[in-house]
Amino acid sequence: MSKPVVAVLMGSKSDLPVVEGAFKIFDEFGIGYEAHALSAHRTPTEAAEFAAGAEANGFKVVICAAGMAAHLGGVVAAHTTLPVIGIPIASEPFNGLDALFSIVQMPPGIPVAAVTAGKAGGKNAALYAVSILALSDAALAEKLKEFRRRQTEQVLKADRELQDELKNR
Ligand code: RP5
Repeated sequence: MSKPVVAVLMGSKSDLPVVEGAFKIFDEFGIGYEAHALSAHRTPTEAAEFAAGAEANGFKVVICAAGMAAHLGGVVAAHTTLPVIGIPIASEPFNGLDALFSIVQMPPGIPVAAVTAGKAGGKNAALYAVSILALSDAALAEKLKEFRRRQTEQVLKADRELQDELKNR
């Protein structure tokens, strides 16, 4: 795998099923990443140290998945000027709304981008990271455009199938 340029942090190993969606995208695009389970509350020193050293360690984007009072993205963003993308993880009893608010309600001056909760969040966080990286990588930008073209074609194919199915009812 190429040199890790994206750091993927999760508040707990239990967040992995959602985060796996990001790994799939990075593998597809040939982007190197490094993943760690680090918590803003349960390993605050390690999370802050990782964030403070992220830029010097060659990372260009940090993704932070967390549930409940999801402060990981905010704490990481407080310690680095790299772009930080938060994935809200759904958990009981508020189904991810708690995590979403924790991620988007950052005070002015320290932004964290938020993607949707649920499995799409892992995928979209990675695609957002790809678009950031593509700003300075023409080959990657072309791959991203090709990904969109294929996605469009798949949806149009599904529509043709739907029309056939509806006709035969
Ligand atoms: C958050 O608390 C984690 O990101 C996880 O989504 C949630 C529950 O953690 P575990 O109890 O599964 O370790 O910090």
